[in-house]
Amino acid sequence: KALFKIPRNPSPTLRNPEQWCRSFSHFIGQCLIKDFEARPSVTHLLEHPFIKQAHGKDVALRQQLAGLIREQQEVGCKTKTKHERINTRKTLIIERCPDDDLVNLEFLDETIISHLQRRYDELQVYTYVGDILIALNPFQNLSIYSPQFSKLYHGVKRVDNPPHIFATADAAYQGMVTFCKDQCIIISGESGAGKTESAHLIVQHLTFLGKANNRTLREKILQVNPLVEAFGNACTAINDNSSRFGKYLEMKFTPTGAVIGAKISEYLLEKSRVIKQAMGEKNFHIFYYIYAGLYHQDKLKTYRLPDRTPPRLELQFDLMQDIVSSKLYKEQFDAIQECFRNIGFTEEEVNSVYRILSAILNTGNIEFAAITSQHQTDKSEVPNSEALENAASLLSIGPEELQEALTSQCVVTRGETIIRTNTVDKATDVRDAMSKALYGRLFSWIVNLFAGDEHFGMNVGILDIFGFENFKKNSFEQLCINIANEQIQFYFNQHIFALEQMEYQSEGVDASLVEYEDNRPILDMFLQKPMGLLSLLDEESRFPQATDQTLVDKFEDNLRCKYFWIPKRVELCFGIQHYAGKVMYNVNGFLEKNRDTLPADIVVVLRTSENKLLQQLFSSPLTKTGMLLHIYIYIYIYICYLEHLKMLSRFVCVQVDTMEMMRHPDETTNMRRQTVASYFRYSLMDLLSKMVVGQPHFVRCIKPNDDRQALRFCKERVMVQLRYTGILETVNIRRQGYSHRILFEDFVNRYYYLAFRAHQMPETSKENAVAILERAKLEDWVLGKTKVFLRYYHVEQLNLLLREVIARVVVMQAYTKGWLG
Ligand code: AD9
Ligand code: MG
Repeated sequence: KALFKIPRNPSPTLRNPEQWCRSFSHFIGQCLIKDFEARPSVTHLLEHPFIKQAHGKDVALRQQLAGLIREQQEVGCKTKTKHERINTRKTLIIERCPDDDLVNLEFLDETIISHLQRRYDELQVYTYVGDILIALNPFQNLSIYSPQFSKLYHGVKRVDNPPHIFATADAAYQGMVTFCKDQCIIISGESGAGKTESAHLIVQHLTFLGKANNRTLREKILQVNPLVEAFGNACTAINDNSSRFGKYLEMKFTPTGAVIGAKISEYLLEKSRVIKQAMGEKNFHIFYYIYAGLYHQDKLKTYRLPDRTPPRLELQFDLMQDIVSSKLYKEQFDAIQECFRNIGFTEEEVNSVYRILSAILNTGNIEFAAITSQHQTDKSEVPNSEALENAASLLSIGPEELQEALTSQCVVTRGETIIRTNTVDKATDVRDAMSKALYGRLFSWIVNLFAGDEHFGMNVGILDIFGFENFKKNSFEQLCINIANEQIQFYFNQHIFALEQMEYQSEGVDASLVEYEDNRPILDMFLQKPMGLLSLLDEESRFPQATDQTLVDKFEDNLRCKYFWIPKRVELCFGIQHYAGKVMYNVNGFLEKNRDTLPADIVVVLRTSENKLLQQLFSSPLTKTGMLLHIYIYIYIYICYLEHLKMLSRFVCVQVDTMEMMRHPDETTNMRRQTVASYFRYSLMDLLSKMVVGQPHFVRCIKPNDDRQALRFCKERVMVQLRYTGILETVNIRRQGYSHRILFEDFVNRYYYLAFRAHQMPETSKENAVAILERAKLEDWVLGKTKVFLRYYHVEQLNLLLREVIARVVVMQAYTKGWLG
């Protein structure tokens, strides 16, 4: 009251709203007088012309007020007691709880590790390093994710509760609502560390915070993940539910923070798994689910699936009896059907999805035999037509046309069309390419159904990619996965170390520099043009005569750095020193996997299908108008990228040329072929461009042991992960550094209510920034030439104070109107 000089009822200020112009108080006054009196719904309030007109900095405050009004409405407009207010005030002077934050410990590796171990033994799996959350995988179900816990982590200070994944979700949500800025939660860690589980929990909590009261919407959002993961996850040697694709899920919110939907972008599905899995690994979950489900529904015949283990299917269904008798798979099938229904897939669509999946299984059984006659040697045929007919029937195409597309190809040379026959090997490759394309496009179609309205509202993005992998035998897929992880690590380093330290120097702030392991040279080795590993791979992929050996030779001749080596005694291998450790890659099949060719004849025959979904999956973007549209879209995207380029260039070591962006993988065109490597660069760029617009929050998942055992903390394994993820250095920089750097102007605009009267509109000067800092009783901040340098916990304190002040204004105004008491 003193701060805002609010007189007792009736308020002259409120009676004369004109005086309130250009200020937040104006808005409050208007709301209180005209709308709040009538206790309208929040939506009604937001339709108010004054609120609609509000722009610039008022928008941020508008969000806060809307949130507050909602809270007020929820608690039946009860105000805090005097005692509660005093308590809140007291706790605003934050006392860091030493136990929860590694920053408060003596900086000794040994102390940190024993501290984490003690916490883990007590089932405290979360720990902070300043504003970064460390999540140790508990490998058992904990009872800390119930709705009661969701309530606990809602708009409160972090120190009020033990560290939790919900607190990170809440910080992102509050950041979005308060500053009208998109947020981005980056979850990283090696395979099996708990990224996907963490992503689920974040979505669960954001759905709670965004008050998805509408049951359909809530279920839709919560069921997006299980559905997409049924298609994109599989059992590997490391993790029974390993993500085989990268996922960036954007939760969309209205400006007032109500959730309105979700959108997923998928990156680099490991399609080759459809064809072949390493020893002890499995195909994508969905194949097992539908087989078990259809078996129990007695529908195997409808989908032309054999009810006994046929020899070819054995490859894909290694333990057929297990699948059929497994209750789990059947339950998962029921759950997936439920997801399809709730998300709004039509019956026809679901049927088409099952038909395509069954067709892929049958395609795996098509075999080829060589035809050798006097005149023709390089020819193949399908000796047993059952699988071919099954596949063709499920895809609604003619079996003869399918056989022809598999065993021959049309080639146009000098204006003449020639039919070339395929050898058995070639036909097998074409068959597998078809299965991969079918699965890849089906997956993209399912994922893209969640695309929301791009331009509406704000969002919190959640990144959950495949974790760093190091198997006994690593191939092209592991290379892509590990490069993506290198890029995410680089992004983390840039944010936490490089940008911060650059700003200290340019602003003349004296803060000790922290040394960290910069992985840029490794990324350059992969992504540089024209001599990076991926460019060399692309170049070699263009030579039809190239072999695995010529590829290794090319790498050896051109890659001269300490991160790359060719082992002496192992053939067709190369080693890379990644940020997370040494990995040996076997180049077997690298070239073919990178080319990922889908012959035009297959596309042509699939386009003749009577199945609408299939037609859609293979519909041509390459008609003249389609092509033009594509070019326009890509040019537009490119221009948008240019705008971000300055910002992006700090995080991206990838250069993408327009030609690369204009091509879609798998597309058969007359242009220079798109390879997986070039599409990979484009995907990384696309992902980074989404991430850099948001305020980042980091979750570092750590795997306490390799045996997936609960309560087993392997010190060495944890130490390795803390080292390579830079956590130890992060402890240091968070203790010494200033993670938030805000321009004086922005700072004063954002927080002037803490030290000035609402209508004062103080000058956005350094002096006023200092006045606010002093008024807020913050300590240990520093001033640069143009910015205020704050420690990671200062911003939380300031935001809470701001909330307090605004809440007080609302409550006092409400008092003046006589509603509250
Ligand atoms: V990969 O890179 O996709 O191969 P992730 O995603 O890092 O990997 P995931 O989230 O799938 O790992 O976790 C692996 C397993 O750890 C899960 O299947 C759970 O059994 C277990 N896990 C992880 N986090 C939790 C948790 N918070 N509570 C209980 C957990 N179990
Ligand atoms: Mg995962």
